[in-house]
Amino acid sequence: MKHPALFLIFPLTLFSVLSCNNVFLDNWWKEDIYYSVSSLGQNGIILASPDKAREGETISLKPTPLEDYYLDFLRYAYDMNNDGDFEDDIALGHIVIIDGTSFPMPPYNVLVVARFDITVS
Ligand SMILES: [Ca+2]
Repeated sequence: MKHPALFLIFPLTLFSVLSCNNVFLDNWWKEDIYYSVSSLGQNGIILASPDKAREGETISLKPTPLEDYYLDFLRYAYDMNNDGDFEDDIALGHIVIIDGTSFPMPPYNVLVVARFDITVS
């Protein structure tokens, strides 16, 4: 073995190229995969924009409570097995609590749920 160091350097270089945080490669992988955003409001309306997005894109939410109601919580369920149904995912705890009124799109279709509670006066 004339240059044993080469056998070490080559795999290390390949590894660093593959693992570097390359925005172009990230976007290339995600470019054509769009996931859908559905929404459900309880005692109010929740609007999600956009309603289709790639992984990592920001989804903005606009909650509007009915009169005498306030926003209790925002969360989404994600369809991990991609069967078009969220009940199984909710039962399995595939739920994320949304902090604020936006969230980064996960690599699954999501159902945003806004729950509004009545204001006690
Ligand atoms: Ca499911």
